[in-house]
Amino acid sequence: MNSEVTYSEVSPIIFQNYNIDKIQLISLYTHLVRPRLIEEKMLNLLRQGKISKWFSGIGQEAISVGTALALDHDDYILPMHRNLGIFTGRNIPFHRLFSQWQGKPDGFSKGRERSFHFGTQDYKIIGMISHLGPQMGIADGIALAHKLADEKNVTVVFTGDGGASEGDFHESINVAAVWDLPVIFIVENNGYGLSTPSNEQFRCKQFIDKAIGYGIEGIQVDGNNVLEVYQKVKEIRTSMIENPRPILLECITFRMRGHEEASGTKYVPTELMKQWELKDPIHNYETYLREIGVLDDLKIAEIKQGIKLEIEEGLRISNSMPDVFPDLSEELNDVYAPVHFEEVKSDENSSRSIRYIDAIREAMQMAMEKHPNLVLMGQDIADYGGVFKASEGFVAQFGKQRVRNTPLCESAIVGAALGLSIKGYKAMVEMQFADFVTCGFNQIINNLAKSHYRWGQNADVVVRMPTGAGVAAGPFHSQSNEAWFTHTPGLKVVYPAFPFDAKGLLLAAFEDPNPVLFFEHKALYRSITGIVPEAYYNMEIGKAAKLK
Ligand SMILES: Cc1ncc(C[n+]2csc(CCOP(=O)(O)OP(=O)(O)O)c2C)c(N)n1
Repeated sequence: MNSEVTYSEVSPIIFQNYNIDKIQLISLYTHLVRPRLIEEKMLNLLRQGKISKWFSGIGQEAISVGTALALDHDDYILPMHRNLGIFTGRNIPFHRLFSQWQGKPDGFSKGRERSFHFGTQDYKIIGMISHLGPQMGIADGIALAHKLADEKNVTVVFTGDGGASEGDFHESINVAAVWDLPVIFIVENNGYGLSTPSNEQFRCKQFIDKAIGYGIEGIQVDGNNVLEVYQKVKEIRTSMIENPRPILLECITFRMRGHEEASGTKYVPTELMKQWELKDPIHNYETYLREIGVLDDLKIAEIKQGIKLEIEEGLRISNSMPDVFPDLSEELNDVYAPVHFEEVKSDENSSRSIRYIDAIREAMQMAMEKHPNLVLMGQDIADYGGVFKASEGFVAQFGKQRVRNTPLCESAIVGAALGLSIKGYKAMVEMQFADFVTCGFNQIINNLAKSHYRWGQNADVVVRMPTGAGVAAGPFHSQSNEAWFTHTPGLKVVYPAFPFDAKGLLLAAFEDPNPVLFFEHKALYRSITGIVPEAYYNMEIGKAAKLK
């Protein structure tokens, strides 16, 4: 919503039935009320200091609820900080949510954070990190996995109108467009990003206009109308299953409370707030259901009472849980996914002298043969074979689905690699030059590195990094930036010096379920040769070799 609109443009909600049956109409109502009543309770806990922060979704519930109920249970959803209705819509037991926010052990992140920053494979919800854009690239990867496996699913990812200013928004929608990925990009256009109104955030009139630029469909709905959101998401889903492609769904709504509870709404004109109060999604829907004879006082009271009891019971269970006291060894153990290394010894009989680049190429080729779920991604890596020709000929052997040229966007692709991993794939991203990793830095440092520690999800990703100076390539094609990553828990950094090590360690990197930054000095590619066995072998990562 552009804040230059006049207040009278805050249009009333117009409900249509869309042949939705009575049971579903009531279910939508019940699911709308659930997050609202939880929020009201949480505000009490916030005042008591039992939860640390609260980002309110009051007034925006229809978007989460309509979406959650329109999807299949195994479609992934990547929500943001105002999407409680996604979590309750997927029927997560209340006590687990309350425990998550209170840092209790039966939450989702072992008390390591008390927020929505968690994921759960059980409920197919992949929570955000604080940074507002990276979830969109992850959605691309999940959708790519669905597409590769020919699974009939869509992936839904949320962003706010503020978050849509992040480069990830552009990169991820562009990738989804080019690869025809079945992702619904939902923009919750609620008028403000923290205190910044829309006219200081973006210049276009509406977000569906941006869809045109990406060559995809953009659809706008009244985000306060639960029936419209539900119906539209259902229709989009059906159509995307038949014809996989991304769609941008813009939901017009308004943020009724402060950015988070402490910050208030002083900067919002009172008149505008009043207009939107009249558009409350729950009150209006309740009135509609009364008018068409689906709800009455008795039924409404019964529904609310049922939810209140569920909340009390959830709180009772959560409060009875002990607090989490960090155990150092458990904290350290959870930084990396466990590795079950099975050594494959090198067969000296098959050795011959090859160059460093050949060893890299051979390792990738063998890994692709060994792991049918491994997908290679990078700029110009397909038919062209990569700028260093490390993947030359791979398209002929493995096909373009598994050897993928990417648009020029490091962040979305590293995010997509994590998305693939979430679906049980392995991914390799080739940075064209290690220098360009700066454009994917956030995804590596905050997503790949931390997701296992945060909620037990490993990132089975190898990022290959042609690196180093000595080739007169100046400040943007010759940096040795491995130290940026050695300081980040959760990553493994490998930097082989010899062709033998390059092959054995790269093969081990593909077996390792953790994110591995694999540095290859460019000056070595074609300048050194070494004895390398032709057969498969691996070398344990992190174990030093004793050289004579
Ligand atoms: C990369 C990054 N920059 C800044 C912030 C601080 N921040 C958190 S939420 C927010 C505003 C988000 O606005 P919008 O995307 O419109 O979502 P809304 O809060 O309105 O739902 C800001 C600036 C952040 N979390 N991440």
